[in-house]
Amino acid sequence: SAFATAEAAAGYHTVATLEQDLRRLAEQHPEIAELHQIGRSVEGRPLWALRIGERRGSDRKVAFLGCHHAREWISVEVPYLLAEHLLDNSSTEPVRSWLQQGEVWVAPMVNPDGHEHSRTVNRLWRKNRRRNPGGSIGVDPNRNYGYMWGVLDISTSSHVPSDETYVGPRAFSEPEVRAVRDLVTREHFGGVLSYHSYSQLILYPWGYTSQPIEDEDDLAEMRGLADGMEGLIRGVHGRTYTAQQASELYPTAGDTTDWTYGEFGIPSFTIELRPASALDGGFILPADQIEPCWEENRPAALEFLRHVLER
Ligand code: ING
Ligand code: ZN
Repeated sequence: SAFATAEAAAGYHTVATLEQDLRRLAEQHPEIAELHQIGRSVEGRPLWALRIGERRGSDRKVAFLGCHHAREWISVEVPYLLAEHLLDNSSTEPVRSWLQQGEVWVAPMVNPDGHEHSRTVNRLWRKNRRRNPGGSIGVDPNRNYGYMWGVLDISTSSHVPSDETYVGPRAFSEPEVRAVRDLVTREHFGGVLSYHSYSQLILYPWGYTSQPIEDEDDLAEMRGLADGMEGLIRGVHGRTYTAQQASELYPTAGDTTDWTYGEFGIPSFTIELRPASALDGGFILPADQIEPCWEENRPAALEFLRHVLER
């Protein structure tokens, strides 16, 4: 079976164990952590976000998102481990100051219905579990955001419901995507980082056009941050995560970070985690790589967090 792999070894969260672990983190750190249900999935599962910080009314806030795409299991673990790291180190500098002056929101599993389907039925499932008119299943949550939504109709951003990258019937048609929209709109984040896999890339807007961002300061800021994160990641285990404009990978419309940058003008990144290529397993990443993947991404995540919270 698809589970007779190193991946099946204990290590990856399920929908159920993620909920347990997020509850435990919140219970163990009641002064600085609070678990929020930010919405419900198509199939009715709760969507969770952990708020970390002292909440002194600061408007310095940053968000880390995981698992828009069901089969990208490692994208749950990196933001989850970031939350655990911040809480474990909440009385040690510099984390202590960050959590005093700012807030970190972590939503490790935006697409729990898809994740459950990937874990129990079809390991390579990507989309959510929406029943489409015509009988196919699933909208691509990373094509359903409302900035330039639907302007492309190509294989990587499709209007055909049965396609892997189906954009949905309209912007924000999906409850998982509305939950993120409402959270980002309400909390006024200063930056958003969304994890995916695989390819080892650091992507910044735009995805919908090959034109660079118009604002030269924003472009310099995001390129500078992306290059900085690239160096930090390489410094840990020597892995190359290439920084580039998202559209250079392939054009897409309606992705998370086009919306967060296009709507709010905030630094916005998609990080494609391990492995580097399909030859190294693609979406199937053995559980023994969770730890090194987290280790190499930790300083980059903290640099992004520092940049947003200290700006
Ligand atoms: N890759 C991303 C996708 O949604 C991406 C790549 C992200 C392209 C953001 C453009 C903008 O297709 C995966 N693996 O999902
Ligand atoms: Zn993805």
